[in-house]
Amino acid sequence: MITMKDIVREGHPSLVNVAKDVELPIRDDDKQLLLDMLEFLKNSQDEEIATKYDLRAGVGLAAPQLGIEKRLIAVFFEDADGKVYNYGLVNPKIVSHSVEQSYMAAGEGCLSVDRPVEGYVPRHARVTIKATDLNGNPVKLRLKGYPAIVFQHEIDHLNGIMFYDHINKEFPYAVPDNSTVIE
Ligand code: SB7
Ligand code: NI
Repeated sequence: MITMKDIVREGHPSLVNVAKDVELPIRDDDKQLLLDMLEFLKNSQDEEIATKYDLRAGVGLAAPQLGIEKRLIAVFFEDADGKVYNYGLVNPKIVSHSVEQSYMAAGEGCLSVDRPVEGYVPRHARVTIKATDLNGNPVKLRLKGYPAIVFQHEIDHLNGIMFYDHINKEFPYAVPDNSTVIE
């Protein structure tokens, strides 16, 4: 099973490099990696398992956070309406996005960052994402609100971008232009 020991931290090159496209059809080892990443997310949100293995709760994970420079992401969380997002995705791509931005009032964190980072992280308010799922099926997701933020955070990892790269250096709490806040 994946634990915190497997997650690379700031300073590791895979967090700043652009990850490589994954071959399709999906190979068994890439599919198994996505399954392991999803299991980690579920374990990290299970109080008993998380305590036992000292896991930090996460709603998403990207392969570069394991030192693996492949375009693979996993997400597992519930949105405000109780809708569950449970996806292992290959080569996810933002194919369109709103001009309007959004940001989380509480800012963002990252399993690869062992320190609090202050400031608002401007994101696209709405995104359309195309990818291939675990079973090799094409998926097209239209996302807004918190789900849109999570997927953008994960896809950024594939491009060597960290959440704090988006924070206004001089004024970390400057309200992004044309934005709505997510509480
Ligand atoms: C806050 C946290 C996350 C996404 C969006 C807002 C995910 C944190 C876990 N990860 O480091 C995943 O890359
Ligand atoms: Ni992260």
